[in-house]
Amino acid sequence: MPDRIAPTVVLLAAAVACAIHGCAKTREDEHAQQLASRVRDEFLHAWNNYERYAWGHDALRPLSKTAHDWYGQSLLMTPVDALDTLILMHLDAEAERARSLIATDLSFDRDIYVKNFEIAIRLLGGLLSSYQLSGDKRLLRLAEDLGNRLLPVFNSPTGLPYVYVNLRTGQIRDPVTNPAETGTLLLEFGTLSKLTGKPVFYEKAKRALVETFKRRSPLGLVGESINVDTGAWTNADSHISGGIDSYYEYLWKCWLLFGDKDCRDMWNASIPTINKYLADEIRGGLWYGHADMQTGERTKTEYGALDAFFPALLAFSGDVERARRLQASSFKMWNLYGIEPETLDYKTMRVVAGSYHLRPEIIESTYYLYRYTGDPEYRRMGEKMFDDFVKYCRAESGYAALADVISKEQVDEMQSFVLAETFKYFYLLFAPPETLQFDKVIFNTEAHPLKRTR
Ligand code: DMJ
Repeated sequence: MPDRIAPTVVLLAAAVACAIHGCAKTREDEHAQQLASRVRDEFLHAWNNYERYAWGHDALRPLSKTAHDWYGQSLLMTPVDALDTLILMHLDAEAERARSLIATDLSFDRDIYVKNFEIAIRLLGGLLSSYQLSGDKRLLRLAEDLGNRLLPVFNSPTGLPYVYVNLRTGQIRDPVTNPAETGTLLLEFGTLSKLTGKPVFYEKAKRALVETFKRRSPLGLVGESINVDTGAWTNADSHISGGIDSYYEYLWKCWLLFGDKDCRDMWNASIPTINKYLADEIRGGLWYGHADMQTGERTKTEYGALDAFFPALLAFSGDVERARRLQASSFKMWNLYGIEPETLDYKTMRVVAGSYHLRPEIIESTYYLYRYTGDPEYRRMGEKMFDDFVKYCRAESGYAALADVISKEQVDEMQSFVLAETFKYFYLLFAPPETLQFDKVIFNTEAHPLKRTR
């Protein structure tokens, strides 16, 4: 009776396969949970040493065990940047200490010139995200005070922001800036508008983004530096690296966060040009290099730690195929020396700038690709990078940047983004999906999740 046995056999085989698949899935999940817990322990190692040696200051210097303040006075850069990671990791006592330090000690009424871009992405973004996660209105009040103090940066003839603003006097300085600094403001200022009901923040940051886009070349590329007084480009090199990177990121993200169609249109007009002039095929691999914004000619075959955010953005905007290929190149760059360099010449595979600042971008892309494909390869990639990260960058009192990825010599630097971004993306890659509802938030460029208000 072969035709009666067949369905039984098929069913049995399916049951066995399901059981095996189920077990495999559980094993993978268990392993991922162990990794998430390791990441949390290592994050705590960094945070506890900040508490011990640099409490109340901007950052920990992990080798000398001393504190560092960016502007001579503390703006609590590390606690504000790290707070939402503490909350997401359920480090409740630590989060409570950080939140109460911020609420009682943080004051923006200071006679110091601060860099608008860094303050907006780290402090404004951090305060808004932690407010949304905790409901603590003191954080929103601080964010609004900060937003008001930053507003004078937009008082240029073009509406493009100056680089520095004095938090007390509102004086501004330094007109030569770049697209990342003019275009990476709308998620933070826009969210502030939504939460306070005051449109001025959205309007000013949106204008700065649009004014940057309007100055693209006839080919559709933007340059590396621009004068906000004249609106003229002062450096025509075009790329997706530091100085331009998050301008593109925010074109796409402000469409998703606010449903702003102008942003979607500017992104749709930009991405084909980026893929046409900056994407580069070398030895069967996909990279993104530099080109002259006016002629489109290749100027450098360089890619680095900062460029490695791009697979995340490609996947996020629907181009998973390219994202996978570029992520493979980023991982190749990482594996050359077991830690990625700041800049690599992808044509010769020689290191151009050998430092490693504990940057998050490559992990961010690994996390996005895992979320979009569910392919366990990305968790394995993340595990390899985490092992290397711990092996070479863990110091007795925190995590230390590397002067050189070849010698692995450590330097006395642990920027706040290590706690805001690098550990957060490692953690989210391995933690169960319910830790954070990926499709309900948009991460600002400093990995602060902002709730979608579309
Ligand atoms: C962070 O401050 C942000 O991610 C920014 O967009 C780029 N540089 C650092 C991390 O590398």
